[in-house]
Amino acid sequence: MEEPIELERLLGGDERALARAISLVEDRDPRARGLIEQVFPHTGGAYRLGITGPPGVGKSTLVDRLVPGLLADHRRIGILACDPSSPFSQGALLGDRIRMRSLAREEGVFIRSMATRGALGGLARAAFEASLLLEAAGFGLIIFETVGVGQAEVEIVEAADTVIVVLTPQSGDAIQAMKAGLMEIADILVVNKADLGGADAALQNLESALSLAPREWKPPVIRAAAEKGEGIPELKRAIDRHRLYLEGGPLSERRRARLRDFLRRIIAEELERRLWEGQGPAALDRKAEELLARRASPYQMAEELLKELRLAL
Ligand SMILES: Nc1nc2c(ncn2[C@@H]2O[C@H](COP(=O)(O)OP(=O)(O)OP(=O)(O)O)[C@@H](O)[C@H]2O)c(=O)[nH]1
Ligand SMILES: [Mg+2]
Repeated sequence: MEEPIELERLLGGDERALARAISLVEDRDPRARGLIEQVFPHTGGAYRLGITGPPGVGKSTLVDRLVPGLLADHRRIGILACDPSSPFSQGALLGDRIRMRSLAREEGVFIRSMATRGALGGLARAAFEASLLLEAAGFGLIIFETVGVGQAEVEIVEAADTVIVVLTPQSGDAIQAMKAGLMEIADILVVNKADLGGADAALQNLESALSLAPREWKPPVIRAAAEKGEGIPELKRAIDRHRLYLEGGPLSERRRARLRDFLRRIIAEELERRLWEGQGPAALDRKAEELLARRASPYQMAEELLKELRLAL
């Protein structure tokens, strides 16, 4: 018999209670909903950092070097390493743990890997819910790390107040990041692995790419060699500056937009779930089969399915 989640222990910051609670949201356990409802009034104060970029650019290494300095401002820091798309996530997650080894021993740091179970895009909701749990448990800073390859990852870091996009001087990285829509969401850019050469040209290219689409906040481009600890103080200063900028106004709008997305996601997932509830996984295929044989029309079929929905939560 599994131990029940004790709200009091969670709110008191107990890490075991926290780990169990995060598993519930990750597993889509029916108990997760009640838990989120209970912790929600205790949330709203934490700052969220998102860190993304192509595979292997050094995101975890940067986090590992950055966090000790951030502990001066935040007594407890939670790190959520999210892996929405990799079928090899076990290996990757193991790698993350090893690379953040120095952090794992640090007092006040909680590291958790999260992977997709079930619906595509579901990880964005689970990661945000996990961040609410961390927040309620007294974590003042939450960091989402995710490999930036597509929309699912973009959705995860969109839950952050400050989004850091990490690249390397390898030209393919910038192209990949642009394709994944990362440039638009970057508040800070990092060119990591500067020790491998080519960083100056990469920095220049990024600066000129950014000047093509001027914004109120101009994302700074930071040169770093995370493994050697180079660029880490500069990155911390850039984070502080972005936070000050947000606190001058845009922060509340960002947070409102995030809760709007969260609500929309709950409704969309709930509608989808109820639509197919009790019908088995093949139901949608059977409907498609009817359409294929032209026995029904798509809008008419959708209309009939929607009529069957019971719309109360
Ligand atoms: N040369 C060099 N290598 C680095 C630097 N930073 C990280 N690395 C190495 O790059 C590899 C990947 O580093 P990670 O920090 O795991 O990169 P990541 O972006 O978190 O990787 P994924 O989470 O798997 O996408 C490791 O072998 C690091 O040791 C750096 O500044 N210079
Ligand atoms: Mg990593």
